[in-house]
Formats: sequence, C-alpha cells, structure tokens
Amino acid sequence: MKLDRGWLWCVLLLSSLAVALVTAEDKELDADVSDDEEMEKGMSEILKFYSQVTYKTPVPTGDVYFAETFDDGTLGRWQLSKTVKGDADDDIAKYDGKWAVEQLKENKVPGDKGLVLKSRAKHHAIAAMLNKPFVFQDEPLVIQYEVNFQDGIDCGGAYIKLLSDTGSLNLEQFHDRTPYTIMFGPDKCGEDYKLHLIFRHQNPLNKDMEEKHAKRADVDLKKFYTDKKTHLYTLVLNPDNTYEMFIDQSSVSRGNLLHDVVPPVNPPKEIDDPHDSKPEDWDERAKIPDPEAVKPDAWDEDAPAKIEDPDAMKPEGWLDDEPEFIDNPEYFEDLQPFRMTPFKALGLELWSMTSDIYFDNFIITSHKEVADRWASDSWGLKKLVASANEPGIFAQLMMAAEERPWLWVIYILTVGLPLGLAVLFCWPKKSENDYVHKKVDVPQANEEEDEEEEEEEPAAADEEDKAAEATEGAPVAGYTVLSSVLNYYCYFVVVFLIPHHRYAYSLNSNRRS
Ligand SMILES: [Ca+2]
Repeated sequence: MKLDRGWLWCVLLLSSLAVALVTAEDKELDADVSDDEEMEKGMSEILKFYSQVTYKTPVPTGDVYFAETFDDGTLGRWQLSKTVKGDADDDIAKYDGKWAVEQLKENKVPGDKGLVLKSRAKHHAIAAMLNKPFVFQDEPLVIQYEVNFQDGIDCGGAYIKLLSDTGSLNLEQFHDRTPYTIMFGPDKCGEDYKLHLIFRHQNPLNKDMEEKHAKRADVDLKKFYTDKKTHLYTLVLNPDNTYEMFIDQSSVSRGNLLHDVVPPVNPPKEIDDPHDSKPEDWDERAKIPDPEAVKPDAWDEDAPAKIEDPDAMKPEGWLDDEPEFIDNPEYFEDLQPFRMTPFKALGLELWSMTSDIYFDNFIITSHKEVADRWASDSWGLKKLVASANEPGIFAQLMMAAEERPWLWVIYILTVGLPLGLAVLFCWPKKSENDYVHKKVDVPQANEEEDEEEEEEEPAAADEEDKAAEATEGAPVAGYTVLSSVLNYYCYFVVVFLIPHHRYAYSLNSNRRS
C-alpha cells in the first residue's frame, strides 16, 4: 500500500516535471506565433494605469542654451538640410530622409511627442540654432537627450553634432563636413555598439582641426539598442578637462580629455629621429644561431641558444652616442583642451538602415541639476509608464492561459503538487488512531465477525502491525521527502518558469512592435 502510494507520487512528480519542460519549450514556440491582438487585449487592463499619468511639458528650471520637447507637434525652430552629402553616390546623396513629430509607438505618454527619423537607407539632416552660443570658459557643458530605437537598430546612428560657431554656419547647408565641435551619442553597426564622444581639437601650431575620440564605454551597451525602451544619454564636460557619460543617469564612462582620448591631444615630446638611417647591408639580428652548434653527447639545456655574432661589425660612420629620439618639431602642449571652439547649433546628420528612431527632450545647459530635473519631469514619466506596462509574472501566466486553457492543467499540477505532498506527509496520521480503536473496539462489537475475519485473513493483523510500526517512522521520512520535493519545485520555478515567461514576454513585445 505504502509502496504503491510512493510510486504514484514519484510518477506524478516526474510526469509533471516532464510535461512542464515540454510546455516551456512549446510555449516559446507559441509565443513566437501568438497573435498580436491577443497580447494587446491582455494588456488593456494594465494600460489603464498610465491613462492616469498626468504629463505636463517640462520647463527648464534654470539657465539653458537649448531645450526642446517637440510637444507642440511642430518643427518650428528646426531647419531641414537642403544640400547633398559630400562623398555619397548621386542617387542617395540628397538629405531627403523624412522627419516627423509624433508619439512613441509603444508606451505612449499622452501629450508627449518627439522627433522621429522616418526613412530607411536615406541621409537625414536637421538642425536648430541654440538660444545663445556656448563658449567654453569656466562653466561645465551638460548635453542630454533621449533616444528610442523603436524598431531596434540594424546599422545606424542616433548621435548629435554641436555645430561650431564659425560665422558662416548655414543650417540649410548642413552636411557631413559642416564643422562641429562635439559629436555625442549612440551609434551601431554590426555587433559594434558605440557611444561616441568625439571632439575636434585645433592644433595651435598649424591650426588644423583633428578629431579626438574618447575611450570606449566601460559597460556592455547592447541592451540600450535592442530593448526598444527610451534611454537617456547625458554628457558632462568640465573645465578641468574631465568628462563623464551617463545612460539613464548611470555613469558608463569617465575620463580626462588629456589622457583618455585617441589620438592624444598633445603630441609626444620626442619622436623617432626621421633622419636616422640604416646602412643597406644592416642585419637586424643582434644575435644569430651558432652556425657550428651541434648537439654534443653531454647536451646542456641551460646553454644559451644564441651567441654573439662573431662576424658582426659596426658599419662605418656608426655613432655610439647618436640619440635614437629627437625633439618633436611639431610638439605643443595644450593643457586646456576643454576650451574648444564655441558652438551655436545642434544638428542631427544621420544615416540608418532602420527607421523610426525617436528623439526627445534635448537640453544643453551648464548645470547638471537642471538636466536632472528636466529628466525627472520628462524621461522619468516615460520610464514609469514603460515599467507599468511590463506585466509581472503572474499577469503573464494568466494571459498565456487565456489563449491556451490547457495551461491551467500545468499550473494546477505545478501549484498542486507541493500542496498535495504537504498534505500527504504533514497531515496528522488519523489512520494510526483508527487502527488502535479498531483493535480495541472490534472484539466488543462483534466477536463472531472478528473470528471470521481472523479465519479469512489470518495474516492481516500481522501485516497491519508491521504497517503501524512503519508509519511511526513516516513523519520524519515524509518531511525529508517533502523538503527535497520542495527544493526541486523551487529549482523548477526559478530555472524554467521565470526565465521562460520573461522570454515569452520579450518575444511578444518584440512582435507587437
Ligand atoms: Ca516630448
């Protein structure tokens, strides 16, 4: 009897795990082909939450050089480029990529709009003048804006250029070679996920402009390009030449314009002597393999593999004191690379193989706290709405079962199994008491019947006695079995159920867009 019950539970446990495993795989496929509308319907309840979010177009709380929310739905202060890209093929050279002002496709905040790059495989260029030029003096520079790769990103950029105050700046003629002071923002091609910080530094000797690239970010950037959420990009440049870049207000890279850019701002003090020449018959080898070397009988592994070349001779005119390096004639030292060319416009000059890149809430200021406040009034609400829309594991399970009612069997098994085991092993052993009563009461009730029973099943009492003895040890064994089963159950939930539903959700949300 006991053996049968154990087997029954073992079979139940194994089969439910097996079914659940199969289901997990099955559901991944199902999630892939599930209907968009079904998922949206399931989310309608949660969407009620954000209809209650009150959005007000943010207003900068301090002095700014530029602030743009796009919430009025127009490109009023923006100028589309009417020119062509310098080195592009004629058929695609024109900056004819479309821009629009519209809401986010997903996780809309009522009343909030942004700038959207609309065309695939076209050059886009748009720019706007600042309220006043930014001059690099004693105040930091803080640039911040939002990007959402609403359709993901195959190959394309979402960086901005701060256009130098050159006097001849004409936004209608904005193109790839329009002088800029700083280029900042995300860019991706293939599996290379970049966050650019490039500045143009003027060589004080020859007045040439040279691009300096900040070192790569310290964190893996992939998720910011693929999760279809709105991310906040911030650059802080300080008058002491330090810089720091943030994504979603977390630091991803910091450094110093003097030490952490390539090529370095300041050239090396000394360079290889360009006039240092070698004789034509110069042998690069300082040592050669010993031509007479043979492995002797008593081979010494510690002996040098190479010896001085006995035929090596110093070429004629060799100067032992001749310096290998000379002073770099192009040397200069600029200890304030922060003092860059002033800029007076913000431009986006982009090519993308994926459309619907969303931009919003550009701000340029000298005060980080102004940018932070601006973010909490704008990006903060977007983030709130997006996280409210992300269903929890329970909601995901319910939504999945709405579409596939047979999943309820799995849920009941998954939840019911440990409950059943708990009841089985932990419930007071009522049967043992009945046993005692039976053994005591039955002879008083009907001796004849008892005799008959004893005749018919002479071995039954013995068996019952043994069973009663066995059940005394059952609670301890029961708890042990129960605790291992619960362990397996927790393991199953953590390893299969939770990741699966996160995966299923991400598949569904990818498909929705
Ligand atoms: Ca906006």
